[in-house]
Amino acid sequence: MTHYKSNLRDIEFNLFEVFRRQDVLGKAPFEELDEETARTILDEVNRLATGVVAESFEDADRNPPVFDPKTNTVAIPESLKKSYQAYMDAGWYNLDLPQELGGLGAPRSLVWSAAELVLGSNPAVHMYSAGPGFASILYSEGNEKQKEFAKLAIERGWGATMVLTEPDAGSDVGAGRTKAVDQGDGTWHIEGVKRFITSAEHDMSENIFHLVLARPEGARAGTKGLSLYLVPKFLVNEDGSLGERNGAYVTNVEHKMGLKASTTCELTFGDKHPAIGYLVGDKHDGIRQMFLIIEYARMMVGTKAIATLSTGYLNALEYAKERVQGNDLAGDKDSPKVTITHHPDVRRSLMTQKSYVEAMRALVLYTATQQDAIQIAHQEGQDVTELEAMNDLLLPIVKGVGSERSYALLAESLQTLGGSGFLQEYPIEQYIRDAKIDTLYEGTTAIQAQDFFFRKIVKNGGQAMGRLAGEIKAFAQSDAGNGQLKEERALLLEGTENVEKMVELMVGHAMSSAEDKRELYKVGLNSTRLLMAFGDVVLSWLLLRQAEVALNKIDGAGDEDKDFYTGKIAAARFFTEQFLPRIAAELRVAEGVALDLMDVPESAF
Ligand code: ST9
Ligand code: FAD
Repeated sequence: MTHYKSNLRDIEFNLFEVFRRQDVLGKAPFEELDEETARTILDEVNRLATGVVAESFEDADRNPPVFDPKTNTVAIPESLKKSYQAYMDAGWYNLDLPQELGGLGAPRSLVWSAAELVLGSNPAVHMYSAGPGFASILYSEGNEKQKEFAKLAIERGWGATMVLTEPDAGSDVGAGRTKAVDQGDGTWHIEGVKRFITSAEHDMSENIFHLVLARPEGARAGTKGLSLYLVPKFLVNEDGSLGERNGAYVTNVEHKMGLKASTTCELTFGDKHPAIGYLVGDKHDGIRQMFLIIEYARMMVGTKAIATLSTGYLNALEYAKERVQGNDLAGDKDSPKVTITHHPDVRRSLMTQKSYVEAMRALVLYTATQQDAIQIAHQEGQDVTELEAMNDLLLPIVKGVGSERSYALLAESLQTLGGSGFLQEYPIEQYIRDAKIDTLYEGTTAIQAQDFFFRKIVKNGGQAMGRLAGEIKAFAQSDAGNGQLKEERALLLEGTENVEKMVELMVGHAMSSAEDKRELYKVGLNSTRLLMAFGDVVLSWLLLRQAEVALNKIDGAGDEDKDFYTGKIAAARFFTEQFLPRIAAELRVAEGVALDLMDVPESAF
């Protein structure tokens, strides 16, 4: 038995009972996959994820990859190699790839369902196996030669990286100094040092290709002056064989708090000999191109966090059902000792974990259904503007809310085990260490919150937000739940109106900044608050939608399903009653935000 406890029942509940993916499966562009095939794929990925993929999770944490500075190489522990190889051999990385690249072109809802299983089991395996995905983006953005390179990369299982960060350019990617010098023959020389690059060196594939943001000499400052270059570790000959070692070397591998199995590398270009790069798609459009990868990676990070909380909760639940400690609070001193699930505070904690994680899984899969709709609209030649705006709006919620809530609630999972949770005998301490990174990379939470407000709400003219809030309010005002969810729907309506007021308040501050620039500080002081509050409203809506389905199905359900649906209804009620009323307090705090904090001198902190 491995550490990983998956929740396939809940994934399939979302896919087939709530979001009715059987209605899109079996039809273009997903004609190759029907519901039964999708379920079989999930069973198979689940078998791998709970088995061989999870087997190295602990060992690779205790015996992480070893860097040799003399040869600039990294040795991956044998246990992790076995997990990685088993996953690559099974070929499920091809779910996502377009059919022209030998993939299954599956709907994103199925792709992210499968991804959750691998990310919860062993996230480093998922990251090392991202090469084919990176190649498909190179294929869509690249010139003819680069398309051929991409096909070869998939065929030969090459690894890949996304290379943005530098010592002085983290959140502020536009401060990057790595430069690109045109050689006049279709090649460029890349010079500089990048930092914190995931999977930039390992010994699990014959080649690794880096997608690097660098500034061509003379290009403008900021993100808009950056271009995207393909920089392979080994150059590739015309016949597809590997050529010379290119001048991009890993010069350090970081020692980290968690996610130790994944290499985090300093990558130096052009120090020993030239690092040859090729301009992707022969055009200077780097930041837009890189964001195609970033959007995917932000979804991946949110899903990773949520997957980790899910297994954390299920490990905690298993322990709680067995651990006998103390008397029932309402019983006598000499009454039989009870399992800790009988204690109200443990129940509060378990239901907090359950309701958040199931709501956030629904959020990932709801977002993925928007991506399905984009795939379908593309196929039918329809306009995707509105669908893309909705997906864009949801992404910072998946990433920002998903990572923050998961990290915080993993502490509740650990707490459920008492002192035992602190031991390495149980996986939760590693979950906490491994999940902290999710609030940091791919844009910290502060960056997600600003992206959510400035780009996804203001720049979009509030259109996607208006559509989402409208849909939530329509549900709140409907008779969903056969009259049984009346109070919960009233709380949802109130919560939605409160976040709308928070948005109005912040838009007001943003507009006042035309007269007084400092008003923008108020937006900055409230942006994370808005993201988290908005997240709670969306999460509550999704839980209530699940409860509606459960209420319709519970009568006549078998014992196991009855328990499942009872849990769904309880989670929706608990979440709505416990967390939505807090939004009114958040609104009050937001309204009271003033500039005095910005006037406190730095020396007074
Ligand atoms: C990292 C990696 O942390 C961690 C894990 C790696 C794991 C690897 C495995 C992942 C798998 C991925 C595989 C892919 C496979 C795919 C398969 C598919 C089949 N949305 O606001 P402006 C663009 S990596 C879209 O003025 P500033 C846009 O072009 C490091 N685009 O920004 C825009 O122009 P316009 C991660 C966006 O003030 C332009 O940027 N690092 C978005 O110049 C300028 O926008 C970070 O994430 C968006 N949301 O710069 C950095 N936003 O407006 C975080 C911007 O004309 N920092 N663009 O459209 C930020 O995000 C900053 O806000 C900033 C600010 C850099 C954008
Ligand atoms: P900083 O940007 O210095 O931020 C420090 C603090 O200030 C944060 O709390 C941040 O929220 C806050 N802050 C900064 N600017 C603002 C602002 N404008 N408004 C409000 N608050 C702000 N990068 C890659 O390119 N490729 C990778 O594969 C990759 N993998 C990584 C793997 C790991 C394990 C780690 C640790 C990092 C990885 N990164 C990668 C880098 C990662 O994306 C950055 O660490 C992240 O974007 C934050 O940048 P920073 O660390 O420089 O922090």
